[in-house]
Amino acid sequence: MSEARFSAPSALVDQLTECARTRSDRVALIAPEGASTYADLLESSGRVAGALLGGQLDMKATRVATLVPPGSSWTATALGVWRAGGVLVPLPLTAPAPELGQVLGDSQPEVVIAADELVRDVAGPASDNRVVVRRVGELLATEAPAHLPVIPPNRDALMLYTSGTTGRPKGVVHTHGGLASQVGSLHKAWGWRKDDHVLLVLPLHHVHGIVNVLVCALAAGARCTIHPKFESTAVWEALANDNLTLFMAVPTIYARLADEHARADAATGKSWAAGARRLRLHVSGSAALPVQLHERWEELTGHRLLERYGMTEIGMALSSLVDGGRWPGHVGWPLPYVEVRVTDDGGSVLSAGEAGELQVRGPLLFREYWRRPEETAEAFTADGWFRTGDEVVEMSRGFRILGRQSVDILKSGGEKVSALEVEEMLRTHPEIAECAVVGVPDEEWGERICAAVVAGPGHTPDPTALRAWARKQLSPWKVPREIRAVTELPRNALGKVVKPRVRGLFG
Ligand code: MCA
Ligand code: AMP
Repeated sequence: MSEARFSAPSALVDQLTECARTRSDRVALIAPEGASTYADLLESSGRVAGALLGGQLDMKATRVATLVPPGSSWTATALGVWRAGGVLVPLPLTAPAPELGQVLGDSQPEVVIAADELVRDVAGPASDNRVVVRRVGELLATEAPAHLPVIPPNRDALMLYTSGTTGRPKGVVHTHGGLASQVGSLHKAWGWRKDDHVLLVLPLHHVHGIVNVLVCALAAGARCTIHPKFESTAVWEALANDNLTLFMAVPTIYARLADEHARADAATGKSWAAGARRLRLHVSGSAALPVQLHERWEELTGHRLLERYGMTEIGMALSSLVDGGRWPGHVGWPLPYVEVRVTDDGGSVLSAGEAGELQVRGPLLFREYWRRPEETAEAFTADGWFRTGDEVVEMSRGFRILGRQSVDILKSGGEKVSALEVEEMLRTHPEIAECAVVGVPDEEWGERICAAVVAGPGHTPDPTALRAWARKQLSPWKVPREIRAVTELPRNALGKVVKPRVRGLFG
């Protein structure tokens, strides 16, 4: 299946700055720091760019890591990095020091920009990796330079870390042209317009929050209200009172909202649902949306959720339609500028109705896994298709996502987790001899991360203490929610751990 090829005419940063200039006195952001217009954003991002350049003409794709909560400072920082010619590496806010250190060590940024209250969190990992820490407030107080560099579309813009089946998380590098294509595709498919008003409640270390919500809004000249952390009552109040037109979230958030609504008194529930009904579109993605939840949301708000499928490496690939087909259990059809095909294990292209791996091609794709040429090459077929590793089938009502081909890639609350990475870390604990990590189906999280551990001789590890220890090593979503001690792991005749049987150990 194909759609006309497309080449982004410009760099993302040009799209954003040109749009901001034409919308200058209009409100762009409503954030904890207050409301800011597009002119404010141009001014503040210019200051950040000036501070980063420090007299140089162009950062020439130097990496700049950030540890800044979602808000207007985050946005000024991102746009400032791009306007200075740098590459943005947004760090997850809740990652513990060892993970921050790994990302800084791998991405080798020149500087990490931190919010005042987060400087302490990143100071150790930054000094271990000889990275300078600068406070965002200091950058925002600098003079903006008279001239900023011209950024070519093939310049790297964004690096996001993602877990895979091998090794440590990899840096996924997107260019300005690739991101402009992602934005162009979603603008066209979802009919983004300047009178849109979207609510951002997602973290800003993923494509979902950064591109689909914030950058799409800013490149459309629309408005974005930012809640730095998801909180279900606050979201319902915003849906009821803030004149929003769009809402985008992961299934776990829709499940939590539905539960919150069930707890509310009748009058409050009625006003929340009426507010949600007034939006023009509610979008779900990043993980499988259970059919029951799709139906529950429709009952509650009158909206059929628009489901779409994407991946850190490719942006969005499949989407149900704004005007037309939206079927529970289906994620729609290829988005503009995206080509897809389904292949069997031998690489032969399959027809509609046949299940196989989804492969994707188009100008939206990432450029490389940062400094990992072999893994980058392996991720593509010889003729340039990206292998998603997702099993899909095309049906008359659109594509269905059947699951990951690897049992070791898990999704919890929209966050991707590598079972192998968690196992590797657990094995470093002195009381653990062996372990196996699995994803167990869960109504709230999609998959719940669970670990079966075999104690080393003479040890009786305490699951609560193990979790507390794991929290210091791993991001919160990677920490097994349940840890069970077993005498041995289920293995097949070849001695390989049988993951479905491990899953059976957890109710
Ligand atoms: C937090 N916790 C989690 C998760 N998040 N546990 C498992 N999975 C998670 N995802 C832990 C906390 O550390 C805490 O642990 C407990 O759960 C409850 O914390 P709480 O404050 O209630 O959680 P939260 O902070 O409200 O987070 C839940 C969340 C969040 C809002 C669903 O995880 C989230 O924003 N997820 C979206 C991530 C996302 O944007 N993914 C897109 C990537 P304890 O109880 O032990 O203290 S995919 C992508 O970008 C592609 C391109 C695509 O297709 O979109
Ligand atoms: P990430 O690399 O974190 O961006 O996660 C991408 C993965 O999330 C995909 O490869 C899919 O396995 C999964 N995913 C994304 N959107 C959907 C969806 N709508 N339905 C089911 N799975 C999805």
